[in-house]
Amino acid sequence: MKKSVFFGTLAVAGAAAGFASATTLEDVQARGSLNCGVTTGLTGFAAPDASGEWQGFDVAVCRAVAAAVLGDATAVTFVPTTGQTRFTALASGEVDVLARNTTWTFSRDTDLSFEFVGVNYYDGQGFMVPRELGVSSALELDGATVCIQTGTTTELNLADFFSSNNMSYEPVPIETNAEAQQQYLAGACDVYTTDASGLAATRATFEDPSAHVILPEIISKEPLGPLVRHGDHEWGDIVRWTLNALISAEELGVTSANVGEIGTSTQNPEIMRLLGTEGDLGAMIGLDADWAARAIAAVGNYGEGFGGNIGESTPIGLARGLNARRAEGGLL
Ligand SMILES: N[C@@H](CCC(=O)N[C@@H](CS)C(=O)NCC(=O)O)C(=O)O
Repeated sequence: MKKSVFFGTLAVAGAAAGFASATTLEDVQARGSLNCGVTTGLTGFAAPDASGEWQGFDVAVCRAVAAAVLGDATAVTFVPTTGQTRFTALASGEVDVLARNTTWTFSRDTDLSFEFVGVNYYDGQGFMVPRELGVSSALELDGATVCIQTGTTTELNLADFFSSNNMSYEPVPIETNAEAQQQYLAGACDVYTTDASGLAATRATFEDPSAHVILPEIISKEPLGPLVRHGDHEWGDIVRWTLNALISAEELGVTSANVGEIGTSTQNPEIMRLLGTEGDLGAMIGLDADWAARAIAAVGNYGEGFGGNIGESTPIGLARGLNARRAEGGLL
């Protein structure tokens, strides 16, 4: 009910202003920059660095799309959103795309009217506790106080997990990850629960990460990916295939280092089509022939982005796991 009033209001406002409804692609091109919804800050995924530049695995999706569409990976306005505000930001048009560790769920896809264009990280929900509590399994958490971010899938998963194991808990609802981190470290809750990748990213910023344990139980499936507004098909195609181009580039051995020359030196027709030296795939999505080459040059292929931002050689230390290439037993 609330939702239809909200969308009704937007429609009336649009009609009153006499908008000729331009497509999102046209809007982005006319504006000369991409408005990309990200988190308020999660190291490795999306956070400003010391010089204020947004960096991270989700940020790379924004930059790749800007490179493909605008020829400039820096032409992005990053809009920080919380678990609560992210969907309004997308629905209202404040952002063109949301690239914010957002789980593809039934109700977000259908009831909230969004279109998830793919998955850039297959995740699941976990628990982190201070090592000194001596807890080794989530099944030992009966009666715990749990820090949990509002507006996220993690609230319902948590309730389901505790009730199905006949355990009780006391939620400590929190708006942002920074606040959750602060509350957890201050002892306002015994446990912090969120996506396992988010736990690893948060723990990596602690003074002593080894004093905190991520428990072995993963209680949900959280396929995280970028989303656009439902019905925004042309734009959705661009975001989807930019992400897929990064994934294909890894499979084909195309990297940020070789993308400048491999399109002409290779005999592999798939690489030639991807990089636009054969055929014209770009025209099918309203872009030029070099769209994918620019995206790969800007952020590297999927594996480079994973390794550089969140992989095992970073403080976050995530293994590829489910996010390995299909040929290596993963889902990509
Ligand atoms: N994947 C879940 C949870 C996403 C989420 O909001 N995670 C938190 C904890 S890792 C986060 O990114 N916070 C960053 C922020 O507060 O801006 C969802 O889509 O609801």
